Amino acid sequence: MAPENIVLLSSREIGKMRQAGRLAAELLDYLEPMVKPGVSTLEINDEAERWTQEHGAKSAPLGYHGFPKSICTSINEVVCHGIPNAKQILKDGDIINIDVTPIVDGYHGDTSKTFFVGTPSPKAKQLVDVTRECMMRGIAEVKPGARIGDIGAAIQEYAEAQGFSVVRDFVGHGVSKIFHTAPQIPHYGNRGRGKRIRPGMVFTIEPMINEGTWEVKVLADKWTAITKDRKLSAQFEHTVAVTEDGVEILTLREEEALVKSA
Ligand code: EYF
Ligand code: CO
Repeated sequence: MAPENIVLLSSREIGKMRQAGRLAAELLDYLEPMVKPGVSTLEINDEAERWTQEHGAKSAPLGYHGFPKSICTSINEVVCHGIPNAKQILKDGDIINIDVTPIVDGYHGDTSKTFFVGTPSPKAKQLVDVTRECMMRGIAEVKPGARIGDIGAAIQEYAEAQGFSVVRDFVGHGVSKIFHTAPQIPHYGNRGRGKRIRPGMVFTIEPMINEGTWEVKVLADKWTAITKDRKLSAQFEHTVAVTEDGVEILTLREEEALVKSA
């Protein structure tokens, strides 16, 4: 496939992405109280769809390449693209990534967070904390003049130093009016490699970090990716815009903004 050109967004378009990103962040905040033992992933999906419509937006995943639901719900060994299901009931000790992408006025806000269901095991807690830190270290690399490879290098260095591995098969992506576009953002790699980062670029950073092997396999449903060794996987995702002097996180939630300014 020929490499696509990276489109730089105008400040008007970044304003639209800011609106979409804010709604995506609010949707995750809205869903958080539902993440409790006994709740099905379909109930979370249906509430996400209802809330999204109520806010005048559309769910990008629904029907995307034929995907059957409005959000992805990925539990424990599921790496990404888990399909919400009435028979899949959350239980104490699970970890679940909820990945949402509302479309607002044509623009996509793509974000995800891994939640604890009840009380996590020490290993699950460590994996989730390290994965969040991986995402933040990747974001910290984003500034004009840096290279896309710097992002993955920072993520891989930290994940592997903590004894975890980085998924290779799924990457971050450019996002705007199009859900997935150039550039691809690998969460592993080498500093100084890849295209130069420029103001106006908008993309996701969404590392999937595994307890064991980085290898994944896709289930017979053709969507759900799981770890090959069935050990735990966690993921966090933000949509970011490159500014003249650094980076703006478009999908920052209130809890994160509070930590940042504390
Ligand atoms: C073509 C899908 C397509 N793909 C990506 C479609 O970027 C995402 N989350 O951050 C993302 C979300 C979804 C998604 C939801 C549905 N799809 C899934 C799996 C394979 C595939 O192949
Ligand atoms: Co994404």
